[in-house]
Amino acid sequence: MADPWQNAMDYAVAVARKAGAVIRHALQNDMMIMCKSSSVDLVTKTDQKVEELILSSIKEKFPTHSFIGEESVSAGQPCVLTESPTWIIDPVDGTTNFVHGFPFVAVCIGFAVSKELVFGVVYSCMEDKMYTGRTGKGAFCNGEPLHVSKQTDIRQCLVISEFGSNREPQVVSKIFSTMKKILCIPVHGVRSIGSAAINMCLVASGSAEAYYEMGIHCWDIAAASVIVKEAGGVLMDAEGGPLDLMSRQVVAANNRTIAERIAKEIEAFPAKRDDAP
Ligand code: LIP
Repeated sequence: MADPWQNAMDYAVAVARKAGAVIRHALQNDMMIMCKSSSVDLVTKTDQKVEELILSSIKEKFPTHSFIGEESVSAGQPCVLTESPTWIIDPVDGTTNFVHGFPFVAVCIGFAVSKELVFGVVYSCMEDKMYTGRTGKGAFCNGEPLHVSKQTDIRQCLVISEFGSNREPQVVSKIFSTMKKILCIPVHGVRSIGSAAINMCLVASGSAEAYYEMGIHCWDIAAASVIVKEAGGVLMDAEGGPLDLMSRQVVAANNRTIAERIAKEIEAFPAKRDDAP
């Protein structure tokens, strides 16, 4: 059967590559850093410029489609997934890494139709790794097929998580308490890369068995969730239910056994849904 969205996916790959070049160039120059929800929730002129570049390129080709973009939502645009073909964009995933020159920064472009994700493109632009996933057609990195790890023993696993940008002491306590419980299972190790999307691509690549995080946003995980699934992995929420993109939580793992074992240890904390009015 003909693939109606292949053209859109090819276009997303080209746009992500162009956006990545802008980010690499910006790293060589002075950057203007601003704060969003707190002094550690950073945004730069590059985030805004790259989102504008991605949005204008896609709108020119697909003018009737809908968009959810990290910086547009910050500027007051709605964050609602409708039946309409919708592009979900994080122009710079790993903004704090970008600010510090810590070399893990990704351009994320996810695409959903009738609320179902159809493809995801994650361009890790400092590493020049183009990750792609198309529902039903596999996941790739620079054209090479991706497969999750086959590990089923949690004690042999490498787990990734993040500390996020919420510094309320009760929230930080829950993050540390969860991490301690997971570390002491014991697992082989816990890592933090600083980009939700790259973390998920590492699970898709078989370099880590699981990634979990509370407090993330739909644009951090939409594109990469297709890549994890297509590489043979599973996605769920912290209660073990199906992934809800707007719920601010994700568990991505190589298989259900590992995902459920991780979810069992998570101490969730309340976070306003992305689609809350
Ligand atoms: C980041 C995520 C990361 C999370 C950070 C932030 P951004 O996304 O990739 O996993 O811990 O708090 O949300 O803001 O760089 O696009």
